[in-house]
Amino acid sequence: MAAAFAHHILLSKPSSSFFFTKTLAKSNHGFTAFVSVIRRHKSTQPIAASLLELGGVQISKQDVVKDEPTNNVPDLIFTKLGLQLHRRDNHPLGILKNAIHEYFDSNYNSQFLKFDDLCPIVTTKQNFDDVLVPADHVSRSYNDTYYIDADTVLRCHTSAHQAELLRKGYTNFLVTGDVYRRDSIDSTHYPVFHQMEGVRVFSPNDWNDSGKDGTSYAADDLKACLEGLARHLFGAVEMRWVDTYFPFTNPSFELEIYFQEKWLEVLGCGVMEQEILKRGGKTDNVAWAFGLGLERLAMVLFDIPDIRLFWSTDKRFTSQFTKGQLGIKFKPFSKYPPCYKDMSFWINDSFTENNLCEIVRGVAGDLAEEVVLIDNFTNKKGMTSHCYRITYRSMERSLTDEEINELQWNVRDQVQRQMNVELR
Ligand code: FA5
Ligand code: MG
Repeated sequence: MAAAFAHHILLSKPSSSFFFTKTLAKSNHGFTAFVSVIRRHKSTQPIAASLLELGGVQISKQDVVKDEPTNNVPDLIFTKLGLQLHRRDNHPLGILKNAIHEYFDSNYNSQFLKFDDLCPIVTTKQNFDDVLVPADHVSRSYNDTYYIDADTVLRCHTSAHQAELLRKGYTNFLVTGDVYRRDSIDSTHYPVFHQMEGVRVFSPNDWNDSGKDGTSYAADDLKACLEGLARHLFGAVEMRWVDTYFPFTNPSFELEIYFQEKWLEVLGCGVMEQEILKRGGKTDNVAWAFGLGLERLAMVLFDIPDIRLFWSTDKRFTSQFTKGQLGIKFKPFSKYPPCYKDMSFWINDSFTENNLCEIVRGVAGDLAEEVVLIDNFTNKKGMTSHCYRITYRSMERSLTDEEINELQWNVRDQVQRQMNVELR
């Protein structure tokens, strides 16, 4: 299940409609700064091989992956930190980011300031409190978010930077970055993906002569802006607006695009909650904000069928994209056969699908293509059985039976040991 912030009002989809579910998260009210995790680089300090530079901050693996109950960051996630695919001009995500920047530059006279190197390690205050995410919101749970410690997370959305930039006085800005979520496994979900946040603040002068109130003025401007962006990127494409709910905007909307015979949610947006502006020192203003899923847009734009491909270093993928070229359609190199493995077990009270997916990813990495629940029943004794089908497939080569069997044995073993479930 996706750790989405949204709750659909008109249209509900299982993947993003659990804002009001009864699973209440353990709330984290840590307001301490993240000094324990991040050390400013001192040039006298020797640089270890696993030392990363993130947004001007030096971070080592031990700062992020810790063997402590308040930490749930696996090694695999650490390997993605600092890769910053969105800053590569020849990568589909970089090409897309640049194209969106161009759209804003030419339509808004270069007023939008651009940030794409802000550190993805943020406090729970930045990630949640600053954007009014309630204490019991599911996105705060260890099941949905990667925690470094009780007060520090890998940002799960670029909205984590909204409040801080407003407080600094910025009124038109775009923030692009890698974001992290414990999530399901399929072709459009990945535990690390990229978002672009946009914020635009209006003053009464902007809407006074329009005959509209500030909120409707901002909502209309927002939709016009994003529809213009979609036309700039795609030309003609089938799209629709869906009313939704976010803690930080009201009204709130999601934009969906028709892709591979389904409606694909590509962004969330809305008129910023007044409280966020007020705390940023802006009492008479109204603002809009959006958060785009860059992979989702790039999948539509470049015809990329699977989200894992963005991480491929295979030349047959990387060589197909060129700086500044939006019109390119990805030509799949030969499609390798999938291999399906089913596993059934009796679940317990602490079982979650995200935990299962994390184990599968930990063992199989990007060879895991999809994990789906294919059977679910409760027996007379009240025990519930789940059967999951795991699809293994490499994007780059054929897998041997031996290799897949070993992966599956490993998954079974880890699932049994870490999740304490009874395999059937
Ligand atoms: C948010 O993250 C909000 N912060 C967006 C927002 C910003 C709303 C500002 C209002 C104002 P949501 O959880 O729906 O919302 O994610 C936004 C987009 O990220 C989705 O529309 C989708 O395109 C993308 N996305 C979400 N989860 C994944 C995932 N696991 N893999 C790839 N893309 C994802
Ligand atoms: Mg959503």
